[in-house]
Formats: sequence, C-alpha cells, structure tokens
Amino acid sequence: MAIKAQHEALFDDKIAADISIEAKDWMPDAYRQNLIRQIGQHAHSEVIGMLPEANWLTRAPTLRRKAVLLAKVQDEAGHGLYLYSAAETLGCSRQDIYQKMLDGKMKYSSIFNYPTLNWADVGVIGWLVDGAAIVNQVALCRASYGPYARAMVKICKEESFHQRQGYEAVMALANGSSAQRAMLQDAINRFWWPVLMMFGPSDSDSPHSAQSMAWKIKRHSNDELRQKFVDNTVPQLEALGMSAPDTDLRWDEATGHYRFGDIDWNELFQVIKGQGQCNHERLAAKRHAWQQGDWVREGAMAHAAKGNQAA
Ligand code: BYC
Repeated sequence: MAIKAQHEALFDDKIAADISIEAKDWMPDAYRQNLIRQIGQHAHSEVIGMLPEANWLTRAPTLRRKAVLLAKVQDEAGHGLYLYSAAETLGCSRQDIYQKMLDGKMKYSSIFNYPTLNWADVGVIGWLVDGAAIVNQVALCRASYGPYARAMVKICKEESFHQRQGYEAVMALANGSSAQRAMLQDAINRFWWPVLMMFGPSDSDSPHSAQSMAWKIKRHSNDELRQKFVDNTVPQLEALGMSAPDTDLRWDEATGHYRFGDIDWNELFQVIKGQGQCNHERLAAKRHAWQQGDWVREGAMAHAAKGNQAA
C-alpha cells in the first residue's frame, strides 16, 4: 500500500475506534482545514463575546454583581486563549486567523451581533447564551481532535458556572418588582430566537455537518442540539414564570419533545453576512483594541527577543 493510503487507513481506523487524533498525527488536509475553520471561529466568538457583557461592567447594580461579571468576562478571554492555542497546534498562525476575523474574512457567532440594552440582557446572556453554548460544547468534549476536545472540558466547567450565575441573576429579576419582570421578559423576547440560531442553519442547509459528523468533530447535528436546548430550557422559563416569544411552542407528548415555531433563517444569514445590528460596532471595537495594543505587543516581543539572546 502506498504511504498516503496507509496514513489514510490508520486515520480512518482511529476515527472508527474513537481514538483521538493528536497534533503530530497524520491527518487529511481537509480535516485540518475544517478544524482550523471551526476552532478559529469558536475562538473569535469567545473574544468578541466579551463585548456585549462588558458593556454593563461599569453599570452593574451591585458590587457583587460587578465582581461576578468581571470574572465571567475574563473567563471568556481565557476560553479564546485555549482555543487559539488549540488552533495553532494545527499549524496556523494565531495572528493570521485573528487578522482574518478583523478583516471580516472569518466568522464569529451571530449572537454577539445583538445589543445589550438593559441589565436583564446580562442575566439572559449567562442563562440562555452560555446555556446554548454548553449544549453545543459538551458534545465537542468528545470531538475527535484531542487538543480541541481537551480545551472544551475546561471551558464547559466554566460555562456551567456562567449559566448558573445568569440563571441566579434572572431569578432575582423574576422575583422582583413588576418593572424588573417586564425588563426580564423584554430581554427574553429579544434573545430567544437569536439564541436558537446559535446552533447554526437547519441540517438540510448545513454544508459542513455531514463531513464533520463523519470525522466525529461534531457528534450531533445542529437541529439535534437546538432541540436539546429547547427541551432543557422551557421548564426553566416556566419556573421563572416567563414565556418565550413563540406561539407555537408546546409540549408534544408523542415525541417527548417541545415543538417550536419556524426560525427566521433569513435573519441568521443576514447577521452572518455582516448585516446584523452590531457587526460593524463589534469589529470596530476589536480593530481599535488591536491598534491600541500595538505598543504592548512590541514591548513583549522585544522582551522575548532579549530573553532569547541572554539564554
Ligand atoms: N453564527 O455548515 P454549518 C460563548 C456558519 S462563544 C455565525 O452548520 P458548522 C460565549 C458556519 O461557521 C461559543 N456563523 O457549519 C462567549 C459556516 O460558515 P463557513 C460559540 C455561523 O461549522 C462569550 C456556515 O455558517 N460557540 O459561548 O458545521 C460570552 C454553515 O454552517 C453560525 C461555538 O463557536 C452562527 N450561529 O456548524 C458568552 C461552537 N452557524 O465556515 C458566551 C463551535 C453557522 O462555511 N462551533 N455558521 O464560512 C460549532 O459548533 C459549529 O461551527 C456550528 C456551525 C454549530 C456553529
């Protein structure tokens, strides 16, 4: 057997036997590129995702809320760092993929292109956005690429805390005044559909799913994970005494799942294409931060070069 065919056969055997693919293992180029695409986008989502919540750091209602939110936003930066490191193990440069994000050539999650208009949005992000992220990321803990799967384990532990802090914050509002309850319902109404869109297009419109599932990068399809999230979340909504902005949402005894209404896919595709409410603002903030950080990078590189000379 030719060497390439031997490599391919070994790779296929490992995937079939659920043996992790590691950075130095042979892998098909398409597998490598697909991972750089997904992990890169995932890393960008973590760091862009800091912005909507950071918008409320200076206006958190109490010192305790501020301290918790600060810790959460810093965790998201950490998640970005684990993921950029995982992407680098595939041979791409962090600077290159980051620049592609700044240039609008690499995507990040659609959800971060919606504004955070009131304090309830911060709780709803923790509860629903991090809650959706956990459903997606728990499945990724079993992704076939070892460095990605291992990064996901630590990230999921932290996301779990984020989800609980979000739920605790929305519980306080749900048990508060009528104005607080109205603010919470308004936040749920604005975030509900965009959160369902986080799971990606429906399976029939998802170009990467079949191959990513065959390679066991994705273990469940976009629609399966979306359904799992709805099933998990509706009882939480009910416990809060709140509702989803979906008149078709109902329990289906026959399937043992909640049925929900049609998603506006046109909205998702517009947001992904850069036409969301905050796409320009988010990228402008990241470009500005990159420029402002130039002297820090220069200093760090000079320091590293000096250290290398001394060694
Ligand atoms: N938004 O074939 P498909 C967090 C793109 S951050 C934007 O289904 P795939 C947090 C997709 O990339 C956690 N783009 O793709 C942080 C593809 O585009 P390209 C975020 C989307 O990859 C701070 C095209 O549409 N989580 O928790 O098989 C504060 C076709 O889609 C979206 C992750 O990043 C979208 N919603 O499946 C708080 C999870 N959906 O590459 C919280 C990791 C689809 O062809 N990623 N696209 O140009 C994944 O699991 C998968 O990449 C997806 C999409 C399920 C998102």
